[in-house]
Amino acid sequence: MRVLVTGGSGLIGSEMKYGLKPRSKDYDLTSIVDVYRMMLDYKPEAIIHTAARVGGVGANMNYPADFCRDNLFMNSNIIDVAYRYGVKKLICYLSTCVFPDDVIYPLNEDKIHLGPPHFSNAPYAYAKRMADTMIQAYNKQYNTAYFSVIPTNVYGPNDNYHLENAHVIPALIHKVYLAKQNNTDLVVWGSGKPLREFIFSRDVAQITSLLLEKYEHTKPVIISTSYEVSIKEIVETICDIFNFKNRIIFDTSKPDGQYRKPSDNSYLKQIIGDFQFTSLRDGLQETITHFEKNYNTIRK
Ligand code: GFB
Repeated sequence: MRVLVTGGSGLIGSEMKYGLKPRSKDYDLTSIVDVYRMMLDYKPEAIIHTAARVGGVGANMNYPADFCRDNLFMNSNIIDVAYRYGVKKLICYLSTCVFPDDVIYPLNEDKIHLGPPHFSNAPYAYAKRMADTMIQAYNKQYNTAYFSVIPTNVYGPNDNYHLENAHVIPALIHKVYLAKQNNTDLVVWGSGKPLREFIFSRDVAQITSLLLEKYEHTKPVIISTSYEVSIKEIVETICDIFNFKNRIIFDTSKPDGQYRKPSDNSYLKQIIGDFQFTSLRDGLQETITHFEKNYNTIRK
């Protein structure tokens, strides 16, 4: 099957071991004209749509309009043009930040719309929720069989390591690297108390391929290790891998974001069976090794 991967050089897309990978400099997915041109050029039978405007809590709070607009445009263009070109399979990516902030835990696929998302990334979260709403509407009206997946916080080598806009793990890796190089203290945002579930990008890519092959329904699927750690534990693990010994300062003037978003991966396990997730320590080690080796060329 001719599979097209959008975001093919990104955090998840780069870990897909197959598929046609149009470059974002050749096709602007926020433009429906470019998306039509991409379909004509590649004629895919399936699309794994990993491309998105993403960022951490800081970027989401500083650029809510960009996050809302670009993701709404990209997702609606891909979903609509995929249908019009008879694409058989389409997978879109949501994120566990789409879930309501005030909800009974654990998060599962039936709870997405039970209340507003956390304020720190609501515009992005609503744009991502809309992708699944639109997919379900197309499946109902046009009998397509598209579905979305809902990963927890994804990390891995090909991330964006921007100090202000990146997600927590790449931002901290970059910060510890610089603090060690300049022999300074490390400043971490927030209290360190919030909890997160982290999943390695290669695991998300492998699970996506299994779902493309096996999944015959259209209900969204959470992709999660269902293993929570605190931000403080993440900081300590990254510092340990770098052998960083200077002081760690928690700057509580910076946002903590959502306190936690514990997700239930039982539906995923029903579909693909047991999965051997990459351990956080191993994933962080591989990511840090990649970061140090490619410092001059990575996105930062
Ligand atoms: O990955 P992150 O920025 O976003 O993680 P979310 C934020 C948590 O990490 C907060 C702490 O508790 C921050 O206080 N943190 C500590 C830091 N130091 C830093 C730092 O240097 N940079 C960053 N970024 N955080 C995101 C959503 O929420 O989750 C996205 O905003 C997306 O849209 C992503 O859904 C998966 O986990 O809070």
